[in-house]
Amino acid sequence: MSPEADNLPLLSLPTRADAADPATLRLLILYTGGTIGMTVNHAGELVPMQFERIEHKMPDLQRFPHHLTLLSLPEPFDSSNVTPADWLFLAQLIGRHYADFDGFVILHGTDTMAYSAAALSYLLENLGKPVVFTGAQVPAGRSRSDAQRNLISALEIAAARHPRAGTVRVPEVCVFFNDVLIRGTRAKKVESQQFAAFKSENYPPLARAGIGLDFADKSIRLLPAARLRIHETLETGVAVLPLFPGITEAVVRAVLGVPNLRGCVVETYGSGNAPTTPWFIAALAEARQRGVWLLNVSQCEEGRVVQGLYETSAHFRDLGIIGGDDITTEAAVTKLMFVLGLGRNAADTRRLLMQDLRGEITP
Ligand code: ASN
Repeated sequence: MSPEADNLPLLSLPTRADAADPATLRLLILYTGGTIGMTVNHAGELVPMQFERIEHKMPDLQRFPHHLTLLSLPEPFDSSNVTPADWLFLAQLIGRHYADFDGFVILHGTDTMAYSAAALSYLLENLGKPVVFTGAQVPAGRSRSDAQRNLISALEIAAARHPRAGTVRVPEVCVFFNDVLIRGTRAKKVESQQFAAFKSENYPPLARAGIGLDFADKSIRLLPAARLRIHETLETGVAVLPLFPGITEAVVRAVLGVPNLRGCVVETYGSGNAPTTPWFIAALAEARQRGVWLLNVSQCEEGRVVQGLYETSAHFRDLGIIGGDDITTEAAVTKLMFVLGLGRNAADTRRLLMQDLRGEITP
């Protein structure tokens, strides 16, 4: 645990929590930045700010029936600046406070929220408590902001328990936005101007918020109870190679030839198809020979990669390139970082890359 993770101040927020009621829960809100906490700078641009007195911007928090604690990162960021180091730090923070809180809500910018949620899904193994990412398209405190609505429902989801058993309802890393709860490894930002910013790709939403919260219990992962394991390494030598008609050999070789490249997501067409031009096949084969792990992920938002369905994907199969099934690029990039960061041998690495680790693929 880094000393920084230990030293960040916790701010208790005023709520209607009844300390004498044993059903009262403790939730931790982790503020990282994003539009939800932004203000306008002298140049008229939106920039993140410190989020003290959050309850003044979102007064409904004061009516929330559970204990709320706020932990703000010292330097909140626009999520376009997020790095794997931030994901490791967030995972550490969850680990540091895991025993003291019943659920976690991470306030995060929407631009890369899907990447961060996928990364945290991998880093937090055997998660038994909710970790709900949310944010806003309009800063909190402005008229028509979606901040308060997103946050209150995200908190309710983090506090949700099965009616009879009283057990945690959503023990997953997920994204809640505009009334839809999405598994962290299935989220994709699809909209920058409307409130419905996220889509659940190739998997049904885990819940919808209307007058009440409607949980799709069958779609929520329930794992046998086990001790939380926080992973501490991510391999950053990864790249994405999006194909397009007309892509040149120089571009393909520039990406696959990046020094110290360990893994690359090749974004293909349709059900995992790509050119069969000899130079393209040779470039892939040479990358494989250099030990670069290649993951075939489709540019389609729905459907799956089936290597060998067409002649135009058989070369991927023959070169030992891993078919990404129905994974998103966001989940694939972070999965490469996670699995390669484990430092396992080639057989284990292949097995882990093919396996469904956190609900990111439908095998
Ligand atoms: N640029 C912002 C961010 O991702 C966008 C947002 O949060 N709506 O931090």
